[in-house]
Amino acid sequence: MSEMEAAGSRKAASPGEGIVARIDELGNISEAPGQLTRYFLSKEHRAAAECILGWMREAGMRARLDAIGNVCGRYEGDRPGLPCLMLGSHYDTVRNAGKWDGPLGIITAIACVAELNRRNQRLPFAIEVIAFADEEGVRFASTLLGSRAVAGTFDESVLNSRDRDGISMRDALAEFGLDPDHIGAAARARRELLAYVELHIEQGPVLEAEQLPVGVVTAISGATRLAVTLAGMAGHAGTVPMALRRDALAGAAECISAVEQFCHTDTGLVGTVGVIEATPGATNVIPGRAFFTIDMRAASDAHRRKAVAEMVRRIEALARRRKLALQVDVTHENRSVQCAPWLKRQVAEAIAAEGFRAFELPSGAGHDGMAMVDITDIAMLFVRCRGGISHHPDEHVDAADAAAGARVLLRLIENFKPRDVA
Ligand code: HGY
Ligand code: MN
Ligand code: MN
Repeated sequence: MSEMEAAGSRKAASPGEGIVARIDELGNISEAPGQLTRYFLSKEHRAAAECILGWMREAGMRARLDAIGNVCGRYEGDRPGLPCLMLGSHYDTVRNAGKWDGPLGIITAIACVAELNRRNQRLPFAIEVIAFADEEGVRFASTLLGSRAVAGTFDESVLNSRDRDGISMRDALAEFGLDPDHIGAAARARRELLAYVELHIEQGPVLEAEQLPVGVVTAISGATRLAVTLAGMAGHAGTVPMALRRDALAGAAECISAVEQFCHTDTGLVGTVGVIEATPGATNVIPGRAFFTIDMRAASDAHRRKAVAEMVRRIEALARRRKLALQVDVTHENRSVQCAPWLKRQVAEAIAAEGFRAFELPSGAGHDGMAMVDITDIAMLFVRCRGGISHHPDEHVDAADAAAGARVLLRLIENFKPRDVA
């Protein structure tokens, strides 16, 4: 599609390559040498925000940082002040991340606006592109901070949470140049938004198996995240007989196996222990305390809640048997969210108009739409992921698929009808 050739990057030969060039540029902004790690409110996170601000302005948008660090760009409609179709994704990453998870949705949306701006085309609604500051929730163990602030559901108590270095979110916001007492200013009114549509890498193998570059998302699976602490008794590794120990880490190991076994026997349920820490952490000291996280997901909320309750019961029994004190905190709980049928239809029509089969699939991964649904209807467009690999440096999207995603998104924008006229 020659019209979009200028959209991604001026230097690139095709829209797909333009998007890839920017993915690479953002992917190089990392706080860890040799890998991509960009946590909420780090120096590199700020540098990425500046980069996105520049791209938005270059694409003809007014752009600013909001009160939580979201990068917000606005392209007016055929008259100023109209409600907007909001597009976007997140610019924080997990540790040692892939470069497509989040940035693809931001960069593609900016490319679409750049194309409209190049043609001097205005629509009967505004377009806003938002780069959410925190979706992954890695630094402060609390997810969707950017989109929750926009949806007006930000929980102020998380401002006191601390990262691994003991820095509070409040202090990190101030260091970034934001006022932690004014997060409320990021909230948007329902009447300002017509819908939220997010383009995202699939992060799974389904589209590849279907030999399709894009797909329509039906729903986003809910998730529960738990923080588990076991406390026993630290002691000398040489003197305390095995039968007299209260080893917190050995207890945690048994819990982790229990999580894996339990999820194996329950189809449709997935469970992951992604973090474990033991203290005091010395070769010749029995661990007195162990901390680990559990992430559990299922397509249905009832299924997930029942499974989490059963898992907690099993951990409690295990801790009792080993005489370990137990604390379980729910750090994140998100219900599953349906994409709006009227929007899904428009995504499907845009896909079909580009000559692809409009294939529907659910999202097992979480997305900002889970928070945005509290103020507007949401939809998602997935782009094929090579090998289904994600949250891993090998995460990859072919340039041709990135271009197909951009064409579909542009068509969706151009043909978009708000709900009352859809
Ligand atoms: O964990 C998730 O599902 C998302 O990638 N944040
Ligand atoms: Mn992710
Ligand atoms: Mn993501």
